[in-house]
Amino acid sequence: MTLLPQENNLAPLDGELYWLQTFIEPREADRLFRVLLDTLAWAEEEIVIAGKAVRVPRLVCWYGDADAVYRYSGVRHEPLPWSEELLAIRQTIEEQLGLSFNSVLANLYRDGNDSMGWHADKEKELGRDPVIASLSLGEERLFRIRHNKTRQILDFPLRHGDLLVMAGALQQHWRHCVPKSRVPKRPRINLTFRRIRSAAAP
Ligand SMILES: O=C(O)CCC(=O)C(=O)O
Repeated sequence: MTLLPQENNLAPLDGELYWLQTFIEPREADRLFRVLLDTLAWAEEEIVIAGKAVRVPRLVCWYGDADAVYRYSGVRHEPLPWSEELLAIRQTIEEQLGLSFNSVLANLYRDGNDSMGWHADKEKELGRDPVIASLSLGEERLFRIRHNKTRQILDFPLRHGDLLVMAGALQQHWRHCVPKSRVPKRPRINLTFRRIRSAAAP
């Protein structure tokens, strides 16, 4: 039985969004959070907006197969080789959902001031209508989506161990963000598993 039946699609139109709460059980999620916090190559990153370098308000790192090169926000990202834990998480998600990924963008929100602005994941390397599986570990944070035309906004308070899957035409018609929080927040890790289509395999 699929974990993503159409009747569980939470997007009211123009795309698919599935929220699998407690996809990873709390003790395992605790362990993964600690290991990933301590061992991933967290780094500050600058992106180019209107020709200016701007520091993003969170730490990031990019892991994947050697050919999973990803260019976003004006920056070319060469993947680091898979760590043992990232590979194990990828395999769990792939097996349970029947999907396939070759890379993961890891984000570390250090506190409530760290955030992610409105955007859609629609770089050409992802192809049309990408499937993106997004795992949350650590502090609860709001994940917000907004329809490009109707401006409808939907909020999802993502918690420790939750998996969100975006699919279909969602990236074409909706943007998403993780807003700053006025309430103090402890760290949160988010892993977005993606499939990069390399030049060799279009
Ligand atoms: O942190 C999240 O839940 C969202 C991350 C995100 O939007 C992205 O990596 O593109």
